[in-house]
Amino acid sequence: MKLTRRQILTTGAALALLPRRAFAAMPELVAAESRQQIAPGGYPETAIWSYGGGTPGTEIRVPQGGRVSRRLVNRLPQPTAVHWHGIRIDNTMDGVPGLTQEAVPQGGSFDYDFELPDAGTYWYHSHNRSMEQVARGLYGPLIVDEPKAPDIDRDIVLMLDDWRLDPETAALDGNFDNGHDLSHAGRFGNLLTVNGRFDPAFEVKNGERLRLRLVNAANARVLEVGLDGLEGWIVALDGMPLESPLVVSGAFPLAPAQRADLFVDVTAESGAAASLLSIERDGGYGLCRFDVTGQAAQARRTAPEALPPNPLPEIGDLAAAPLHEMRLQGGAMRWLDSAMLGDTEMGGRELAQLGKFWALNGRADRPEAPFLDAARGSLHRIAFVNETNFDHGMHLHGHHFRLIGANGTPGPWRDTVLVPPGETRQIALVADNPGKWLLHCHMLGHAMSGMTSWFRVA
Ligand SMILES: [Cu+2]
Repeated sequence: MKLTRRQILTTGAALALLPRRAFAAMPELVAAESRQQIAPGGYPETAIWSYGGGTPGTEIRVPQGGRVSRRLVNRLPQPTAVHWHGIRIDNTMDGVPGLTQEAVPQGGSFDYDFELPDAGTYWYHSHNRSMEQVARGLYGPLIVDEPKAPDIDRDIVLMLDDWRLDPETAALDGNFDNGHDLSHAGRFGNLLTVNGRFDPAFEVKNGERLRLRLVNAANARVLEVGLDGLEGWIVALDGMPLESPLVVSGAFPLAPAQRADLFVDVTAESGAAASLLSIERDGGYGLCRFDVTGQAAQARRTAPEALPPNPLPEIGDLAAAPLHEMRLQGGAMRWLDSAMLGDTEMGGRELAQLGKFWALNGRADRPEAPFLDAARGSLHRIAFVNETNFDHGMHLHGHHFRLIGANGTPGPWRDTVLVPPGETRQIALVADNPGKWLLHCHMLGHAMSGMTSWFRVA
């Protein structure tokens, strides 16, 4: 019997031969212009760009080992792409225009479909003109649940951002390419928000244990995070559980793109408010409030156990691993004398005229040849040597790495490491995920103005 096309499509036997995913409509993630009340009440709304109608974008939450399937639909006035930050992902899904895919044009779409090997707190954000697109609001939370839910009362995602708004109109400052920001610390704002709002409040009870999932979505600001009326532990960094929870005492740094999962107990009394604070030189500012009403049903818990480890590779013999130095160069007060841009050696002044103020090992922007060509499964040490006068948060795509402590032993797993001015940070990387991976500073203005490189795993 010869089937017509129509008969094939309506025949169950034929359908069974086709992958199911071809039929399940892929949920859309629409990137578009929208408006939101970012500034305090009384100010006008701010025109933003967002995923799914607001910033942060739609929360994507999946069980560990599950998949994310989203059709990015671009209704922005610019090409775009989505990077799934911190996911040890298939290279073709990493969302880096010019390296892993073409930017999605206006009106176009791209299907992202990938597996989530690790539980934890991740995020997604634009990786095209990210300096501008992330600042306009193009980011959202990506949460991967542990198979067994930890013993907590509430799970609260807190995406921290730093907006530069006009103090009269609350309009976003649209001067993204200005040389002063690019050559200094980056684009700092004048309004800190949590989940796209100024000083939001959450209702809690005295004695409750909260899981706070902090994500620093700011372009450039390193936050020093503190607690008031809350006591607890850091249980994970950049998504990955710590071997033993770390008591929070005083402030801890959270660089752009970094995450910290906290388990905190509400110690503020009923009727009072607890706070998450940003600690600055002249004091502490409230990022968000926890209004305490009533008492938890159960007595205060004992110290938490570590979260179950993710299936990360074993770090082998560190001493035998080749050491690669990456010197971070340039910026204000340490201006580049010269650097390679593509095949051309250029003077610092010429580079500055092209908006390039930074270099990695003497190269501005992503060079033709990778910084590191790694055999799949091989172990490497990378030393980030910060020769500049500014902080840089160095991020590797497709992999987590272990920070090597001052005593030479492997520390926490991270995907973004903060390297303070004049200091060196060494990491251990098992290059086990094949593909072409970006390696760049996550101060997004720095990345755009020279601090971008890449490595290859084959
Ligand atoms: Cu930087």
